[in-house]
Amino acid sequence: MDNSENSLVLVLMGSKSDWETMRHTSEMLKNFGVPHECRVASAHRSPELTRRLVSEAESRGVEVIIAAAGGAAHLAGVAAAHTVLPVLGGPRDSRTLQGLDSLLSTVQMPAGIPVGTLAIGNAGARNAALLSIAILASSRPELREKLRRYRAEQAKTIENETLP
Ligand code: RP5
Repeated sequence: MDNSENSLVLVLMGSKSDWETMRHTSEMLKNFGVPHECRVASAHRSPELTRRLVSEAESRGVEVIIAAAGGAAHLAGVAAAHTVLPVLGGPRDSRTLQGLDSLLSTVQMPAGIPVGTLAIGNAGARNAALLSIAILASSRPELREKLRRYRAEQAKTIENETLP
């Protein structure tokens, strides 16, 4: 679902190489029927594009921004500097330090500019979508109901689990 006209969630990632992780965010948002768009925008390599996408997001109707990056992962922090929309950070599981670098770069924001940081890697990518949905659901009862159903189905799957 990539309709920049109606997007409620803007999903940014620092590199195309992040897509393998961030497609989980997009799939989850799609499953919940949340209009969103995914863009590559780097805090370091394309700072002007990043600033523009984030600065314009609110006036385009975006309500939550997800920003994922790996290594010296400043994307979420830079995004948060340019908007008062909630920004959720997804630390990528980087090749050299397995995401610890990304986690610390994303989570250790100075007081005054918050980033809600999720777990490293795929779990964080899925949860960034779910947390966005929870934020959007505060004014959308139908989304809240979908979240309840998702949790109930998840619980049922665990309860029905069998081991070999
Ligand atoms: C970050 O550097 C990206 O978010 C990516 O996780 C990491 C490596 O990028 P590539 O060298 O694979 O483009 O900016």
